[in-house]
Amino acid sequence: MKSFLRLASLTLLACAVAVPAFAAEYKQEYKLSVVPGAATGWGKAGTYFADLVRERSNGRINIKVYHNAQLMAGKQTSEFLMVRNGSIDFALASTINWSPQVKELNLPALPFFIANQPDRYKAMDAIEAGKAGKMLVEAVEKKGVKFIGWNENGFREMTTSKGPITSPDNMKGLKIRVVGSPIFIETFKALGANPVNINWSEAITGFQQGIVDGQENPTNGINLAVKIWNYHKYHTDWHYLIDPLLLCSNKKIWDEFSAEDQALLLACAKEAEKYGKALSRLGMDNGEALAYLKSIGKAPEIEDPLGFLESKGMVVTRFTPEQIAAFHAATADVRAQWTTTIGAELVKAAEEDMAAVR
Ligand code: X2X
Repeated sequence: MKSFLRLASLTLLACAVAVPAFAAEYKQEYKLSVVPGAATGWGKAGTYFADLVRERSNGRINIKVYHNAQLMAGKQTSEFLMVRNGSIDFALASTINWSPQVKELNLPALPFFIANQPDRYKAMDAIEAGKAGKMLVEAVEKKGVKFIGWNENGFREMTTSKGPITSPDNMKGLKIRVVGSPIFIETFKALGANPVNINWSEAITGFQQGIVDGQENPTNGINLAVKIWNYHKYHTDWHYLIDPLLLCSNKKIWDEFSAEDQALLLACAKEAEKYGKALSRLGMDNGEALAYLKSIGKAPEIEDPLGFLESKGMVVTRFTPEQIAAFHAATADVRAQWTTTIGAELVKAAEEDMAAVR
């Protein structure tokens, strides 16, 4: 009996020594949620992050990307709640899809708010790096989700089967698919259009069947990836709002990583941000995006996105600052109402951040 007890306690001791404390705490697989498909810019940025993390952690942190809103069965506006409650570990998420739960995230969806700036990319970066960005991150973290880094789906442009759209009057009566966030419904109503909420998982079938006259999504990241010219002839390059992405994780999952691994995840997020922003801005900025992609060995197939859409038969209307100003004026009431919901202090901070880089 005595020797049996000795053996048992020795066995226990051996187990305790063989399994280091941290190994037991890490999952075999972490789930990262992405709403659109793997071939979209957003989808590629998610994969890029997961691959970097796996490589730099020598396989200790294994993140698997679930594209196409699989983890939410297509219901994209449920993603935030699922990250918060731990059924999703990580998400590369749209501020739009999380805005029903975190109202401050409607800021970049204020119509023509950032588009009206002389350099819209500089303005967006200034918000993220500035006081407003800090307030946005605090709003997310206050609700119990850890912010890891920024990324970008891109400025959203209109594509329609009817057109061209050159002034606010042309929007009247157009049936437009929008995402399930109230500010989108109100913006399109203010322009006299007829917005309908359809989840992205069902949107392409809807375009195919012609149940709507148009939709809005970023050119590089989404419209090119889904070959939008198969459904719509007109492209309106109006940049009316931007969809920044948030790379986040469940708070408890984050706290379980060692300090070194948290630093590793933050560093990989920074690289994924550079990559994702370059994919989003390619051919629309001062050339920085293309140069960056080439420098990391990811030269794109299409360097001139609007020219490519034209080569596919689309009629592209490139908005002048005057046309943007006309739409800015036509949506003034939406901005005023939503400033109250978002918080006047946050909107003011964003205005100041943007003014600082003008
Ligand atoms: O639903 C959309 O339009 C998409 C894919 O851009 C978002 O998830 C916000």
